[in-house]
Amino acid sequence: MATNITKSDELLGLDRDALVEMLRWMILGRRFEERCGEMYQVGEIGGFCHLYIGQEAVAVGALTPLRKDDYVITAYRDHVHGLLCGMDPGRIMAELFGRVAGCSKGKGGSMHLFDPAVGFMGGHAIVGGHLPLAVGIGYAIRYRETDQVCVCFLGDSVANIGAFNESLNMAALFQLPVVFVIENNQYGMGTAVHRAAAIENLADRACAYSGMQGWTIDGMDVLEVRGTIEMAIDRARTHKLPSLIEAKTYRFVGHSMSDPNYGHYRTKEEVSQFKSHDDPIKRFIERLVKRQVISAADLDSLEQEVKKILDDSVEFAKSSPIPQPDDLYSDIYTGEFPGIRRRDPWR
Ligand SMILES: Cc1ncc(C[n+]2csc(CCOP(=O)(O)OP(=O)(O)O)c2C)c(N)n1
Ligand SMILES: [Mg+2]
Repeated sequence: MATNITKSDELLGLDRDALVEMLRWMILGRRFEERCGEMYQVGEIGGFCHLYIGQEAVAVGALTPLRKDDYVITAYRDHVHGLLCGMDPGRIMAELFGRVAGCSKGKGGSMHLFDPAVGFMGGHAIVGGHLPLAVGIGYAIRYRETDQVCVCFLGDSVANIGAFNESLNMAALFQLPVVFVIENNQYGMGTAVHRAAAIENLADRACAYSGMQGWTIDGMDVLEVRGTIEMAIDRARTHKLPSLIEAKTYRFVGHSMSDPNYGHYRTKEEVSQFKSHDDPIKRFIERLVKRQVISAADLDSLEQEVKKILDDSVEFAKSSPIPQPDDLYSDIYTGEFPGIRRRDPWR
């Protein structure tokens, strides 16, 4: 085992525990998603479900340096981000199964994970709809005068919509501690980025906002992601300045469970090329093995540990009941609000 890892080793000066912890998260993320895919196939999970396989380096690199009291918000490809924030894997799985013990009582499903207790502010299904919320979180942090930060993940397609400009503009104008992380997985559903964006590197758009810095990085390299986000977090925490990071990555699976993975918009060869040459977990393992940070036995025990977590989560999800019909009427905005008279359009 290597014990003396310095910055010049290109391992960011992280010690063995920190590096193994990152690998553990990547493996947990990958296996969690694979298990979701299996559970979908056997009918335990239904409805919308978007897997994160291939993109693990982004969430792991971006979220491992955060403090427990920081905030995270993302779109619908959200399972791994929720896990990294500290959500209980069993409660996530139960949510995907549509069970009462799920984090949203089984009524939100895959796209609507939420756990304010660990600073995970969702899970949002409307493309780009969560960016203004990230700005609101950043504003709340400034209003309360704390030194927390908010990390907001978004897909590549979001960089082309109005809410992107409105949100980044306000974040820069009000000097909000928000780090925007574009997960550029090359496609928005079946639309390649170059067919939708009139710019090559999406992070170049940062220059449109005073005080905002942009970085375009290799999102398959977990340490590059971590090193970059650490600079952005420092800017946010210390100087209250927002940043825009574009992590170039790739999804190894279809857009959602209803997408057969490749087809009209990408070829089988393209997918296998990325899988064999650019798998972020393989790349990280190779690096750690080469530096003698981990051994084959360490890997084996990580896999065993992760398998046990997943078996327990599936067990937990299965043991929870499904919501009852009456539950439809709770946790929704309806009826009278105190002090507000609603007009009934039907009268
Ligand atoms: C406002 C809105 N329009 C359309 C959709 C349908 N939709 C779901 S995902 C998606 C593509 C998003 O792509 P991207 O932002 O790159 O994220 P990725 O799925 O690649 O992670 C679209 C158009 C939606 N959910 N919300
Ligand atoms: Mg995309």
